[in-house]
Amino acid sequence: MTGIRIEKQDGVAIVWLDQPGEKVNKISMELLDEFDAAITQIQDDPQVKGAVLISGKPDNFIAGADIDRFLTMQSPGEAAALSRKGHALLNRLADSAKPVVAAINGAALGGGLEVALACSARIASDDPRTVMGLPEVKLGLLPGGGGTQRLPRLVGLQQALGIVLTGKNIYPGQAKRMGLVDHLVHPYGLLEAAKKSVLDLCEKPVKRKRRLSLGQKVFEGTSLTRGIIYKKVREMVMRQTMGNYPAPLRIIECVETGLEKGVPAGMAAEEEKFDSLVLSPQSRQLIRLFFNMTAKKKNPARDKARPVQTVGVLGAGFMGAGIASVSAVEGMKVLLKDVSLEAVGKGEKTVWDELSGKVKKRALSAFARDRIFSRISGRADFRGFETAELVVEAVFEDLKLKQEVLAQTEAAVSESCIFASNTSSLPIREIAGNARRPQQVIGMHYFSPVPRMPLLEIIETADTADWVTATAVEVGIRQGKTVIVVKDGPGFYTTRILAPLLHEALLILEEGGEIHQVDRDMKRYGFPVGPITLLDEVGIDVGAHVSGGVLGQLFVSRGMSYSDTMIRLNAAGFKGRKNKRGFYRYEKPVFKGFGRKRRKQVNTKIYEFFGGSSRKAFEPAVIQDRLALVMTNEAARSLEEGIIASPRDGDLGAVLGLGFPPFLGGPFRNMDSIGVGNVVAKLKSLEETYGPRFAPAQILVDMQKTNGRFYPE
Ligand code: 3H9
Repeated sequence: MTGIRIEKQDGVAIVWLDQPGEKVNKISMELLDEFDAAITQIQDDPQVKGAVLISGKPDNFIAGADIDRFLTMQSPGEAAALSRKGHALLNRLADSAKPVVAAINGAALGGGLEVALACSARIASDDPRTVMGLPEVKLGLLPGGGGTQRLPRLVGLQQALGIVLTGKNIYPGQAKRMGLVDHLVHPYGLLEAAKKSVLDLCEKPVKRKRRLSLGQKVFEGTSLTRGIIYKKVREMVMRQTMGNYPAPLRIIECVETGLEKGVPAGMAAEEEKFDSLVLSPQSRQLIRLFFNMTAKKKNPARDKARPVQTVGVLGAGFMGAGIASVSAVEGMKVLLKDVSLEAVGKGEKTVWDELSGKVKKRALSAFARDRIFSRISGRADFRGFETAELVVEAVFEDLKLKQEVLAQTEAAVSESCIFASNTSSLPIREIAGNARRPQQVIGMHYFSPVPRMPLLEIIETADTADWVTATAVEVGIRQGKTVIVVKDGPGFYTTRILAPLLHEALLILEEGGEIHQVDRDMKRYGFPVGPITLLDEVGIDVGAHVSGGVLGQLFVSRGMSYSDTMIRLNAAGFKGRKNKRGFYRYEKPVFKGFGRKRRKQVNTKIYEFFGGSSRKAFEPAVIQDRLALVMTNEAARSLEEGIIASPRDGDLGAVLGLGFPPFLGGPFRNMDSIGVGNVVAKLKSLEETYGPRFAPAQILVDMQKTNGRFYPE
């Protein structure tokens, strides 16, 4: 395979990167060899003054190292060899006597950005598809091509740590401001601008104004002050990851080694630590998740999907505004309706504020924001809805109300319009109970906040037409969501598996457990927030509604005793954070010291509902096993009953919708790691102690007999 072509223009070598048959350019050992030969050719050609490195792909510079290869690496040394080879090549590039300018259009990620960092200068297009970043940490890895060394030297230590520890995307405006790129140009002018830059560099080397603020200069200027930064950042990482992810700590070590002991030592650290991370179980799970998410970008029934240009959104609350925003961002026209213009105005303001936040961060231009916002038109009636191909309702979670809204919508829209309900637990077939066109009713369960949460759970009933599901999936993918399609049933998939976990947390409180401990232990297990905090955030009233409704009935029908504490709490006026009466206290945050908030205080009054104020400590493993396994077992039942179509959907739903620890890969991947037989044994032992709610799902019992797995490997 040859992915590199060199052409000479005006004394400048244009190095075109374009791997045949691939949607993106990926770094492999073979590409590094080709690249090495290209550098030699440029150095040896007396007619060439310098070079431009540019991609032949329409929307991709380089997507980084070939991630597929990491999963095939089995022994120590393999990944280190790739890193070492990358270092040697990029050092050669950085030391080149002839200037090489990276011309970036599209994604320059991971190893792709590392290549650009080794160039003499970087010019990027201002196209919205141009993004830069070092996302290795999201794959459980670290930048192994010199990124932990060159980035801090270019943009400053704190800025670099912020980029490399989060793996976040950097958009062109941000990149220019922080000095990651030297110039921004329109995509059409990219090549010419890069060529000019090469010729300019032949005359005089690039002069970069250091953009460090006074504070940065003071803090990053000495090894003593940098030592404080490393310490603080390590503490922050430990707080956020609870030590479950080795990559961020290894990244800090590499940055520190490089800045304190010199680049060669830093590169050596990168090679060694990159190698160990590639073989780590956390990275394997995160890479598999990446591939699962990527596969979901394709709609398997795309040919059945009908075009959607106009979306009606009913309800301009936080959810409705979020749905309007993600639709408008992707070019759809949005009719945002609520009962009054005042309510609509609030919804529009939510969208405006969210988009303006991106403008402030330079992730979006003011012009792009205005264009997106102009696609949303608010109203207090159904005017114009006859043009909508899809209407999503996001009104209050009440069956009668949703049925009424459906009836009004059907009267106002065209015959072919789809009605989607954004509900987290109400059965879609009941919402569609009186529908004139039940085949066009579907569930689209978004997660809050919609612009940030990656999952969309689509719920089809036995009546939903194929083209309706296909169209809803297509819209979800366009909105940038990872979409899973599930069958209608109590709580669908995500709410159904979350409910037993929350219920189990409350049972532990009833047995004398302590609120902080339950939250802390589940965070240590790997959830981003503890279950009790989650209940406060979602609302105890919402929890009571769900547990008092179809889901409670489902669990009771299995012969399980189902605690009614949530219902009693709601009746007593405890609604959670929203009315400042929850498991925690929500008075003004009390500051502990400079810039630090005090830990949330438990609302001890609530213990009256859990047997009084005397509390006892539980073994952390007991809490973690009970909560994680009750959820996992429910996930297995959902697969057994065909609610989810595959373990992959089950894993994506749990990780992206509920925060199931990504490094465990999801409940199904995790069962494969532990061994289904071991999961069954644990469930049986919990069943003996705590009762039938832990009885293993039949599918697990059957799989245990054959030593089965959910995934082939
Ligand atoms: C790294 O760089 C380590 C270095 O530091 C070490 C150096 C020594 N590898 O997402 P799409 C495939 S670690 C393999 O649908 P989009 C993808 O699977 C890497 N395959 O397109 C899909 O395949 P298929 C750090 C990759 O336009 C096809 O390309 N880099 C890779 O929506 C199209 O992808 C990252 O983490 C890859 N690196 O989004 C970036 N990238 O068609 C990961 C893509 O068979 N990639 N593919 O299903 C992305 O974030 C997105 O794919 C990207 C394009 C934004 C690039």
